[in-house]
Amino acid sequence: MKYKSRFLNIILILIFIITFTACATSAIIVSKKATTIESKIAFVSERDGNAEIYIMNKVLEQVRLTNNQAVDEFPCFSPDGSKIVFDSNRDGNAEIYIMNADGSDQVSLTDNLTDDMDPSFSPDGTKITFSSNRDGNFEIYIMNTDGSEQTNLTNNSKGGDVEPSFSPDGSKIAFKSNRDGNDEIYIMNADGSEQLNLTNNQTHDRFPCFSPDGSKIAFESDRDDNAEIYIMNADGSGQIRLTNIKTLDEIPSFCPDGSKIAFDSGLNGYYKIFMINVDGSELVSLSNVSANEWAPSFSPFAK
Ligand SMILES: [Ca+2]
Ligand SMILES: [Ca+2]
Ligand SMILES: [Ca+2]
Ligand SMILES: [Ca+2]
Repeated sequence: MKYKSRFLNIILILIFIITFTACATSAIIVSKKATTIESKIAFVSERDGNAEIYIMNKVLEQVRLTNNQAVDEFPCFSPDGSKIVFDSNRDGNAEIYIMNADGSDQVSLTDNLTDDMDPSFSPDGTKITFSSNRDGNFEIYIMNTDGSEQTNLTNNSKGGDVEPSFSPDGSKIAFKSNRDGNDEIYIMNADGSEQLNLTNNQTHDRFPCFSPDGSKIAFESDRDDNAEIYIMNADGSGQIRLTNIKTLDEIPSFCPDGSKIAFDSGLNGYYKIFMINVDGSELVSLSNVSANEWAPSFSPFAK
C-alpha cells in the first residue's frame, strides 16, 4: 500500500511536470478548431522542391498552379478573381507573369535582363503595379494588364522602391523604400507624386497592404527585434502590433471583409501560412506540410 501510494505520487508529479512544460512552451495559442476561409488564398510553397504558386479554396484544399524549376512567387488576384499575377525567374531573371486563376495561359508581361517583382492589380483591374531594377535601382512601375506602357512612378535613385499595394479607391500606392537608410512604408499618389514616409523609425518596415475599406495599412516591422505584423491608419498614425511570435512574421494580406489578415510565420519551424483577426486574436494555421510557404494573397469575395 505504501509502495502504491509513492508510485501514485511519482505519477502525479510527472503529470504535473509534463502539463507545466506543455503550457510553458505553448504560450502562443494556435486554434485547433476546424477552419474555413471566406474566399480563396493564393500563396507560394516549396513542397515540390522549388517555389510554386498554389491556391487554397474555402475548405483549405490546396492545388498547384505553376510547375517548373524556377522561383514562382508573390501571387496577387485580379479584382474580379479571374486572373493571378506573380513573378517568376524562369527566363533567367524575374519577370511579371499573368495567368488564369486555374493556372492556365501563363504569359510574361515584362521582358528585360533585370528583376521585375511584387506585382499587384489596380482596383479597377486595368493596371498592374510592380517593382523593377531596370534603372539600376528598384523603382515602382505601373503598366497596362497586357504589359504595355511600362512607366516608372518613383524615379528615386537613392534607394530601392519595392512591394507596391494599391489603395481600394485607386488613388494611392503604398510601397517600401530604403531611401532614408532603412526600410520604411511610403505612400504616394497613383501617378507617383507626393511620396511620403509613413513609418519613420530606425528599424525595417516592409510589405504594406491596404485594408478593403482603405482606412488601414497592415505591414511587417522588426522594431521589436523580430519581424511582427503591424497595422496602422492609412495616414501613418496609430501603429499597433498584432502578432507576438519569436520568429519572423511577414507579408500580410487582408481578407475581403477586412476582419482577418493572412501572413506567413516561422512559428512551427518552416514558414507557413497563418491567419489572425485584425484585433490580434485567434491565430489559425492554414497549411501543414513540411516545406516553406509564404506570400498569402486573398481572392475577392465569392470567387
Ligand atoms: Ca517553380
Ligand atoms: Ca526582368
Ligand atoms: Ca528607387
Ligand atoms: Ca523603418
